[in-house]
Amino acid sequence: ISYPEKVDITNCDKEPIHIIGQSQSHGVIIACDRSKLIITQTGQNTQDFFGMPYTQLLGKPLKDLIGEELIRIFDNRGTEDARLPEREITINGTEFIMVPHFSGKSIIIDFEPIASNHNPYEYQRQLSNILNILNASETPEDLCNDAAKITRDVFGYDRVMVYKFDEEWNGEVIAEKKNEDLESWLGLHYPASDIPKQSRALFMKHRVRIISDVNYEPVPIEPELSPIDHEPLDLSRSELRGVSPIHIEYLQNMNVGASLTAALISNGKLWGLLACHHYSSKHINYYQRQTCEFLTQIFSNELSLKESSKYIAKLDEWEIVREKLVKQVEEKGKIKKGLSQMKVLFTDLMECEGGALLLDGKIILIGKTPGKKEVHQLVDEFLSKQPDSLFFTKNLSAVYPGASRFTETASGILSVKLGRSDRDFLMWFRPEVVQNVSWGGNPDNKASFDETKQRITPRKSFEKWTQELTGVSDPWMDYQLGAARAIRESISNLIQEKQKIKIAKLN
Ligand code: BLA
Repeated sequence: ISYPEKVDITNCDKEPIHIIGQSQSHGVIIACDRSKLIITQTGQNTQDFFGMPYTQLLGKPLKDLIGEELIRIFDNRGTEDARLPEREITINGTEFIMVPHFSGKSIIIDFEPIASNHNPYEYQRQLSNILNILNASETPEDLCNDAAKITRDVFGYDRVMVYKFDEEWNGEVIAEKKNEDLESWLGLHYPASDIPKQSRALFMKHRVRIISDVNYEPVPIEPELSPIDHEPLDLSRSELRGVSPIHIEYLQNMNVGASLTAALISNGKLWGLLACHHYSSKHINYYQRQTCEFLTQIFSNELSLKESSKYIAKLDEWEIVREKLVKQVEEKGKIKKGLSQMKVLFTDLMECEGGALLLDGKIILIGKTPGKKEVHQLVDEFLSKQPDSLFFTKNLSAVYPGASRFTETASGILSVKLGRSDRDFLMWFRPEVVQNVSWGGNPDNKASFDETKQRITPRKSFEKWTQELTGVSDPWMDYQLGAARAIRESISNLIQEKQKIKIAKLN
């Protein structure tokens, strides 16, 4: 028997992890309604922390648990965007940090025990240290390495990685600091399904997530559905949200005992993750997690800044080339000549090995390119049918199989339509760059269906697996697309003017 239809990796995207109905076991979740502050749901583990069974708490006023004074932090709960402040509290002889937030019609309060001797000045010192180090990093590469180093120094995880997403949400470990006895994962790639869509989305809502003990016993929340709206409790922003069993198994297969994961955001988009592993259980407290969030914010700001200054420098460069090209065309009064036969060539506009200009049915090739016949075919069979005036890919043969004959000249192509015609094109080519991509485990085996568990299980082996990637060029960058758009605009304007003059002469 085979069950191919069940091994559907897109299933991973559908697991509703924000309403998992469980907490981790290093603290207690209490939920109450927003109007009267009556306890509506709690974790089953209240006995362990408060010395009281959960059945005794359900239906009681929250005030009975936290007291007259602390209940005042909820006074502003009517205003929609009010932020509820965290507080320290002693219950049944144990000190807790109490972290409340709104969740739908409920207020969720996470209670986490906290050591009584933690030192606020220590956190202050760490913050300014982090700021100084990350502000001084010069390049994006330095920034990633410095962030990994300081995270490891401050929090002491066995392995700290900066994990960067690509345009398809696969990821790569681009910086790593680790214990010497661990093998390095630097440069390893992981498929997008390892961190499914809904998990990535949660990192935009709640930026720092710890799993204190991978082998924890999940704590059910009682009752499962809220008596307020008969919906499961939305734990998206809870510090204590329980973990998907698939991800737990994944970490167990990696022999990881605890993790810290934090969102790295650049220009409003999830750019990557700070991923930390420990090989036994490990807890860092709420204040330390706030420090970690601060660290990732500084990182994210510095990164956005550095990426945009790189972009601006490139913009200046190609703007000069574009101006020269336009001047040549205007001086000669001929587009073909001005772009392809004078001092500055249109191929100088960006890093490429060759280019083609198609105008009025004629073709001019510069540098390393496919033959004239192939370029004509490429336009007729593929480029002229593209809806947008700009087209680019680093893997042409994947979308236009005819291109597999000329991957050594044109694995990558960036092209623009000139004027209004579907026949006139300017294009730049890039050759194949054969790459060996190393994966953390063979991505073809990334998951399988487990009959006993009746669900998908992650791969067992994370052994390095190397794949030769062919037919792919270096990727096109945003600023190169910008350069192509700008020259298209200038040349299209010149074409239109010429046409106007022609028509005027005819009349
Ligand atoms: C979550 N998977 C994650 C997270 C990471 C990874 C970082 C977020 C963890 C968190 O929120 O605490 C993956 N961890 C990695 C990778 C590295 C690492 C790539 O250290 C590389 C070094 N996982 C699978 C498959 C599925 C899957 C096949 O491999 C689905 C069928 C699911 N991963 C999955 C789910 C979550 C997850 C559901 C969310 C867990 C949760 O928040 O409950």
